[in-house]
Amino acid sequence: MIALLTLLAGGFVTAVAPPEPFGPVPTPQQLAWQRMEFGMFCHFGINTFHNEEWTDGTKDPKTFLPTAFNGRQWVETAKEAGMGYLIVTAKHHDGFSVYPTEEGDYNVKASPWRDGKGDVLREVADACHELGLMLGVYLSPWDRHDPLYANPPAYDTRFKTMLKELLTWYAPVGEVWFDGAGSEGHVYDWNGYYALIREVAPDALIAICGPDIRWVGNEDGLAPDTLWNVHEVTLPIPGSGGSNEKRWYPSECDVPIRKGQWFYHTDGESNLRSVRELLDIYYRSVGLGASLLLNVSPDRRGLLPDPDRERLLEVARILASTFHYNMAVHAHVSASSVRGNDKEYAAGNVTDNNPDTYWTVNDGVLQASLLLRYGSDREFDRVMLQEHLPLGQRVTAHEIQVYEAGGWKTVASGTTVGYKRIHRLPLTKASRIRIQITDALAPPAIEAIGLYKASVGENTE
Ligand code: FUL
Repeated sequence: MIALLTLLAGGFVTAVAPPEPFGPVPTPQQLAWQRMEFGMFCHFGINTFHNEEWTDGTKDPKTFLPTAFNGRQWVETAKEAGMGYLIVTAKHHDGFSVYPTEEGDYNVKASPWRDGKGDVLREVADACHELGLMLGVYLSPWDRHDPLYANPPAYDTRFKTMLKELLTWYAPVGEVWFDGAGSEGHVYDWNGYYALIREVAPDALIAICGPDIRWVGNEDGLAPDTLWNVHEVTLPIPGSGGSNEKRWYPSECDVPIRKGQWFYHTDGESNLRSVRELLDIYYRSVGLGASLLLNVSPDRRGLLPDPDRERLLEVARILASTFHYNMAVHAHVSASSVRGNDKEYAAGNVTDNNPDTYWTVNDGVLQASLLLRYGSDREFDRVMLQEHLPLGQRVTAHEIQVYEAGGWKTVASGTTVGYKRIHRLPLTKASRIRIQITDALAPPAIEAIGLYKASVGENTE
């Protein structure tokens, strides 16, 4: 057990030890990934030219023919939208690779596009690296074209070679996205894939059919209201001592901006989600502590379609305008108690805009509260909380209260907090706001709180 008392020894005050981490904690790569919150998925391949979601591996490679491809436009748009990463389909289930792999012959080299010298990944990767976005690659295990697919060991060898190509030619790659679709009954050398990724790109996170990032479980962009980062992972994990291990496993919500369409369809514009739907998705993914991976499919030009691009940027502008001013930083903040009365863990840490500092309490204290006070009423309708994840996820129940004549009134409540929790409330006026942690698995450690007033744009259709 750690000592909690501030010791007065020889006139010096020794600092109170920080709380022990509770349970599994994120790796630095997972934490950095969670802090990006928002990424772009780009499905682009032979399907784009056939108005189909899944072609069967027989489409002529000559039909892959973008007329104005510009990978930088994808990345610039993602950046402008405030996204931190971009994941591109290097090969989808049809087996066609949009980069010049040396494996097989079903790829961009067999297309007349740029005389067979085109490389989608090159341009997207270069732009990501130049503009500071993390690059992710999607490589479909299921392959409907490759004759080797019927021979799992031979296919595994090829698949690993392709992974190595992607992770070396386009380095650094931060996320490898393994889709499980279509693979029922097929045996893959998952351990071999993971070991190769760890060796070639130790910082890359392996998502979905992988041990580092978890699929949220639907393609609607919606996280469950109670969202834990610690899960039992049943996939084989090299070096982890086998399956069924509890580990840090944050959730990613992948969802297409056009309902039901991951690839571009010439007649798909009516499926474009409204501003209101996209904002709701944001609050129900990022606002519940997950990451949002929004798919915007490039069209047959090889550009993001104008209406999709504009819709995304409109949503991004609204969110930026809602969250640009955190009125909590101007409150007087105090807490029901502070760990060891040490200013290291003081309440003010939740509004200092520094993710390395947090407010926490003594060991054994599982209920605690923060009080925000102003000299006069403030108007707000969004309340944001974040736990300090390097210490593990702790909070299981919380309430937001405001002081009204007669006492405290609960205006929002919830279960987990985790990376982030944003409550949407009716417009509320108060000069005293209390954040009550009503239950936790270990003493709560809160890194940030925010109070905001939603942009008028949030009422757009
Ligand atoms: C699914 C795939 O079958 C879709 O085509 C898409 O790639 C989506 C992200 O995952 O499982």
